Amino acid sequence: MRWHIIRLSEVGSTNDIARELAEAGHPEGIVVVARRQMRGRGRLGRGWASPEGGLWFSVLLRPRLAPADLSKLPIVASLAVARALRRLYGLPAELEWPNDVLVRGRKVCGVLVESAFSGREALFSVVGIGVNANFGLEALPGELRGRATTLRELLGHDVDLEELLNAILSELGACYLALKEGKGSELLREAERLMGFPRPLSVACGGRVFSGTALGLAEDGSLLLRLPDGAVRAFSWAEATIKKP
Ligand code: BT5
Repeated sequence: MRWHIIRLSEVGSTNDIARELAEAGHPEGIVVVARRQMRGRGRLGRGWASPEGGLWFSVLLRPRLAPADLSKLPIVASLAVARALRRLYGLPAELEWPNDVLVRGRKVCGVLVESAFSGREALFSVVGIGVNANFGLEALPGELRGRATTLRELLGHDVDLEELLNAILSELGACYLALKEGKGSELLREAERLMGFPRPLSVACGGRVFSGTALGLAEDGSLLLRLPDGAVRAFSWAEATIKKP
């Protein structure tokens, strides 16, 4: 995969810029990196704090994938980040369904995939990745500090953001290729191992909370939860979120 990197200083959201480039017809492989985001986004209308020192970027893909493989993209992108953090820094990076990368239970990275469709076919996907890197917890809003971490906090020093970007892009490229070659199930099994299943979990979906045992991932990346009555229910990442105790 050849990447074309565009560097910006301050933006609203790198996902918006990548989307504009996609709509203007640019090819896949464009990567928009910003030093700061003023309106960084998470899923389901949530915000993403993006102070200077973090690695905030969005990758434009034009995936020709079956729907079940396309819906694996958020998990595959967070898997790419976990691999890079393990390889570069030896950190015990884990995944939390659907799109978080955690170290020792604290969120160090979030992934937001936004796609545009024509019928069931994706015209493009924007894979937005935010890694809390070279700043301390004090740079984050107070209510996030208990659940978040940064590479500076974890390693005790700053990291080379270029090296980190290159490592994530290289893992993402390898994962994307594997998806296109029909090896999506292998990626899901690797992601499952980093999610620590089976384990007790609560999921918020459609205004209700479902508690049970998370068993693993369905082929489209949905979370499989065994409910107290024994039924197994699949939750799609588009509508569900893990509920913290
Ligand atoms: C995410 O959403 O985790 C996706 C975050 C994606 C950010 C990247 S940065 C580049 C690109 N451009 C964008 O505008 N976005 C992408 P979600 O799972 O919905 O988690 C959001 C929640 O995480 C918030 O409601 C907060 O509780 C928490 N949060 C916000 N900022 C955080 C941070 N910097 N570190 C850890 N947790 C944070």
